[in-house]
Amino acid sequence: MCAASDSPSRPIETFIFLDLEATGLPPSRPKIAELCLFAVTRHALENPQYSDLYSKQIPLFPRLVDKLCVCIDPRKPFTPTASSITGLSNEEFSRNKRQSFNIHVLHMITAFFGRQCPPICLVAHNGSGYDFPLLKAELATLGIAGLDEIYCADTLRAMKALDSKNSQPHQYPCQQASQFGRKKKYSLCDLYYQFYKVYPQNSHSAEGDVVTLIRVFQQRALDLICWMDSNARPFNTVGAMYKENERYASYS
Ligand code: DCM
Ligand code: MG
Ligand code: MG
Repeated sequence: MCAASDSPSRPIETFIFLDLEATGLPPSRPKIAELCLFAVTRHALENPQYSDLYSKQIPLFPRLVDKLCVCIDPRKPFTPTASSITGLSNEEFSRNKRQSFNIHVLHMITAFFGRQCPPICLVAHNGSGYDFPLLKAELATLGIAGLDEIYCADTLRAMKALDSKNSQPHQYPCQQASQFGRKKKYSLCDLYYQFYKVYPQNSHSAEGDVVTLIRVFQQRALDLICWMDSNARPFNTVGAMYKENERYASYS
């Protein structure tokens, strides 16, 4: 696999799994309502523990994990769908007097990163399409252009790339769909189901989705780590989802 020219020059040491809940989807110019980061080392992902040492089928969730979860008053109305799937509402944020995406959130994020061994890679499912550009847009509202020396990688892209590299979609114990010519589904929920045969808990809460993402990642950790070493890109190259004072903006 060829390394992208701006991928990390040495192996990633820390994977920070990220999920954001927000007021809606583009083009509604969403605002973040919940941010969750779980930092897991390469070592922990490459050397999982198992409850059943003999079958080695289901890796235990990593024990040494730094966690940061923050609720953030979006100061923008949730779309009905976003409110319904997340269980979040503007009224509850007001009643609980939560703060907006302010300088304290930035300090929490940078202090969290400061405790991790570099190179650091942010990992999110559909991160390139949603979480990374949205975080970039919110940071820009604080006058922050980027996060130095932080890489990012999208598990949605990675899983698709790994499957197309193997030409045959990965065969999962419970997934027979490909054998019948049906298209494999790559949503976080569907991937979790394919691996674990049950649907994940706490979907559409930032922390619940990060836990689900890590469990999915653990099932193909060695391949995903290798792909990310070659294909992670600097967070600073991500375009913002929108610019605060522009009506329309594009992002990559
Ligand atoms: N979202 C939405 N409608 C959907 C799916 C997601 O408005 N059908 C928005 C609200 C969620 C955010 O995207 O807070 C992040 O999605 P997820 O919970 O999948 O991480
Ligand atoms: Mg998400
Ligand atoms: Mg989520």
